[in-house]
Amino acid sequence: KRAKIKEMMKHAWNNYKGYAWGLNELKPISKGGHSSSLFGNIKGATIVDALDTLFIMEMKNEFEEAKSWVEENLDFNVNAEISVFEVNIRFVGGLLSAYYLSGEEIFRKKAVELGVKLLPAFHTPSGIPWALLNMKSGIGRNWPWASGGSSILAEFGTLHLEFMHLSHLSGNPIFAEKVMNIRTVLNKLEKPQGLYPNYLNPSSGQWGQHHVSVGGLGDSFYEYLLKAWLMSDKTDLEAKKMYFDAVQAIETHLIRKSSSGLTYIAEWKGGLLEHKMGHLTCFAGGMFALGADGAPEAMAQHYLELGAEIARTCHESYNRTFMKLGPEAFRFDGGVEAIATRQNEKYYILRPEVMETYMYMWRLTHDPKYRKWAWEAVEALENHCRVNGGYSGLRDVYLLHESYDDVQQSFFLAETLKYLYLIFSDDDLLPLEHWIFNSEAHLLPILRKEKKEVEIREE
Ligand code: DMJ
Repeated sequence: KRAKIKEMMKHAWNNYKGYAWGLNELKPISKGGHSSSLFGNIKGATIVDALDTLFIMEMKNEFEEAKSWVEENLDFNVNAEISVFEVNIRFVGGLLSAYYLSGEEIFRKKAVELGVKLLPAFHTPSGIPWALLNMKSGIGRNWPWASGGSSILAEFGTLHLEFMHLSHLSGNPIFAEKVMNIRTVLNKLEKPQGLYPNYLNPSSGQWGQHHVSVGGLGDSFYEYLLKAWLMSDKTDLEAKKMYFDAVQAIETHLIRKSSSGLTYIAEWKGGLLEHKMGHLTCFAGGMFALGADGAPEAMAQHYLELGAEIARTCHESYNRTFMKLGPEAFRFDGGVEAIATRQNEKYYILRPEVMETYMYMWRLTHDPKYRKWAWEAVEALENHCRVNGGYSGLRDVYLLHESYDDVQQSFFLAETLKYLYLIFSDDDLLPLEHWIFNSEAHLLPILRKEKKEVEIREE
């Protein structure tokens, strides 16, 4: 099964190489390059996102050709606007991970160079960064659709892990200072019912609309609180407290059970619940399980079970479709459970979150059902997403025939295939005691307490 996942990676990679080499993503049906505005003019998203997966799968020649491309072509001096969040999780995260796995200096150098280019995004009155940044002029702004000019919680809250490593590797504290200031701002603010709204205005330093989500716009903020604590070798107690306080408020206000007993995480809009769960929200099963160990003893089992329940609900969202792949969002109202009811929520874009949760649940419980569910997804991907030219997303997972979206997302190689590979590997490949996965499944080592003490003494 593990060999099969590697073969899938080869198929995705070879087609990208054949039809879209050096461009951001592959169009597997029309067999050409796909460019997303998220990366501005920066090129090679699939190459940088895939580096660590290639390394882990021991695809040595492919890793070397990717490395050469980075050396010769990866260029951040572009006159274009990028998404700070996307560039951070995919490019900074991908380069850091490649560096830590391979020890090749070029990746460290490029990661720090890119980190420096992102710093002007923090030039706001509060220090909460802009969502978008012009890489040449250093001028930032926010998404025009975001509540009253707000920055997005999941975007500015998903820089912490990478920026801590940038300071560690460059010896320059500026990166750590920038993300620690985000904490300071958040900790000064009153939280409605203990919840973190998705919107925060960087000029006033005040919340925008009181919408709360563990899916899109909120998700990886919570993930990074937990992982900040774990990555600090459990010394960052502020992050630990923020995480467990937030999870407690989420359980009280957002987590519900359907009439047939499926646990789900709803969205909260100014106190009213929308009984909808996004595919993105499915990562939370793995997060709850990963955090269980740090919870007060009486709660550890509870968090592991909560993780298992979310995994089961997300598996149901897959199982209740024709393609056996989950929709972008599914609902628990109007007589349905774990089913998408709106046409614009029925698509599947090769997302990883459900495989991510299966990976953590497998590692933490060794219940064989997680391998079984992961294999069901592999078969579904092969039957419905695999095409001659790579892997494509689907427009509607409830249809009898595939309607392709013609995009092979870079996170399919960075995350979906990596998590699947790990599910069918032994636990000593990337043990959770040593590695933290960033939000794009890139690997960052835990910064050891003893090591830090030695470094301080040496200074
Ligand atoms: C990825 O870029 C990351 O996992 C991000 O946190 C959420 N969206 C995609 C995958 O769905």
